[in-house]
Amino acid sequence: MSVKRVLSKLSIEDSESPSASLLGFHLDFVPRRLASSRRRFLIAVGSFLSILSLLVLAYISFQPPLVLTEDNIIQPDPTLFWNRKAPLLGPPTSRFRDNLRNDTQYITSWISAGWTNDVMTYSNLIYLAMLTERVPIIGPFTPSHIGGDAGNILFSEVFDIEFLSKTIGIPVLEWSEVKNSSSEEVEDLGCWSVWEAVRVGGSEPRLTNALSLQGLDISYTAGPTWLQKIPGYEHDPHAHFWSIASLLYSPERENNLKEPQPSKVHGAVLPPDEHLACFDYLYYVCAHTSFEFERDISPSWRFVARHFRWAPRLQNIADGYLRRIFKVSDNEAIPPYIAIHARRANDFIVYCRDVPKEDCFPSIPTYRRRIAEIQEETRERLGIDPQHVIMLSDEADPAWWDSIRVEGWYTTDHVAEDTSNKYGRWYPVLIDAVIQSSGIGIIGMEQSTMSLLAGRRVKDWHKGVYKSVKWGTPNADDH
Ligand SMILES: Nc1nc2c(ncn2[C@@H]2O[C@H](COP(=O)(O)OP(=O)(O)OP(=O)(O)O)[C@@H](O)[C@H]2O)c(=O)[nH]1
Ligand SMILES: *[C@@H]1O[C@H](CO)[C@@H](O)[C@H](O)[C@H]1NC(C)=O
Ligand SMILES: *[C@@H]1O[C@H](CO)[C@@H](O)[C@H](O)[C@H]1NC(C)=O
Repeated sequence: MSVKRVLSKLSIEDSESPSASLLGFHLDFVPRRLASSRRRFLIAVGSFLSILSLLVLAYISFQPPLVLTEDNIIQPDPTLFWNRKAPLLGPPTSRFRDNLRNDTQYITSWISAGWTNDVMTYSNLIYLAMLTERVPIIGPFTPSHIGGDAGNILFSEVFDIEFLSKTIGIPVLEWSEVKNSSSEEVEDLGCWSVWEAVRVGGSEPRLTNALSLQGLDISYTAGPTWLQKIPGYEHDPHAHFWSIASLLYSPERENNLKEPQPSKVHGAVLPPDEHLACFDYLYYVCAHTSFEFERDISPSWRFVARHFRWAPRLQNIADGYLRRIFKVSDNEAIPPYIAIHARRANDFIVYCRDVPKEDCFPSIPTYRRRIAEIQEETRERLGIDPQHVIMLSDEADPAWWDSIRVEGWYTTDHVAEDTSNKYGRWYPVLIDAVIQSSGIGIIGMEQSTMSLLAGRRVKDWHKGVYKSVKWGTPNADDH
């Protein structure tokens, strides 16, 4: 098993997870009455052991804090878990229906935004699957921001799908495991359109890649307008998980059926499928508050996306980069570090309006202050004093990168490493994302979901610190 990078003694995520008992951990704190003749002896032994354990604890606490090398994630017991592919009849078939069990219900949906948003959308789909007791079938990531020629990448190439399934306690399937990716069969399917329901003033169903990726020709039924969290409010297209779920049950299902729209290829007119439930788009979904991933409560994060651990191969590749960048050998621990994620490309410059770029985006002194804040917190709370700082950014200007290196901060060099040729076009951003989430601190940018997810990972996986920097004016982050 590959070396996963986890903070030794700190990473206790999965021992706290609600499914810990599912994984076979039992704690027995039931008090017992003691016979009085033995009590004194046991109290003496107990006191001795308490003192001993305090000493051991003190010893452990004063160990040089560090990081990595040992994988102390609690591994699920495989004997307590079923085969992830049990909901399939066999290997991928040319028609998806030939591979579904008749005693199991499934659910699917599609992505159509930037990569991080798509990660959140798949997480929402899987959370909805948990709420409705269905098996989620997820597609690959498509290269919307990477460039079309980058091609698609399987979810399981990015995230550890076996770990995910075991940890959340439901099998998660990929479309390529259900239907042969080279099949030319175009199959009809009835789906609900959430997008039509939440867009005020009417809309088409959200454009999906279902036809090109899975050969699915979809006949949509518009969801009811009450799906929208604030019906009629044009600035917020969110819907609640349970409102959407209700369409899969009586009486909401039959009460809201209406004339389905003909599918694009065959002109098929089909009510929403009950065996494979499907929705066009699930990004704007929350339990309580719009854009809920930003909030601690986010159930999609806590129950699902939090368990999107990087695929071991990807983590290993990123660890190799870190070792070369920090100049540590393979058998040395990677030092604890603070990562900075700076979104500086054109899609963020547009938010600056008239403010010049260097005044708009966080300055180096702003980052210095945030680094000091993180160091102070990790010193006090964890006894760790991270000295290494690494910058990850979509900035293209070499002069700006020089100004970063002048600070003594590290950077990734995907040109020198020849990352795209070696691993593919997805890997510069994937490796940077892994590095952002594998330190003890992360400084991100307000408005960036990529920063946000890195922040949640660092907090939950490593008990680390996330600071989100405000920007837009030179003093925006003053506090
Ligand atoms: N290599 C690299 N690319 C980045 C970095 N940050 C942003 N990018 C690029 O910018 C894109 C934006 O991130 P996405 O996750 O695709 O987009 P999004 O879901 O809209 O995320 P945000 O715009 O950050 O909210 C990425 O796909 C990369 O192409 C980074 O730190 N390193
Ligand atoms: C369900 O499938 C099993 C085997 O795959 C078959 O024996 C059974 O008859 C099917 N049941 C129904 C109701 O179609
Ligand atoms: C998928 O289909 C192709 C072409 O029909 C075939 O060659 C291949 O063996 C199939 N793959 C699987 C896993 O069934």
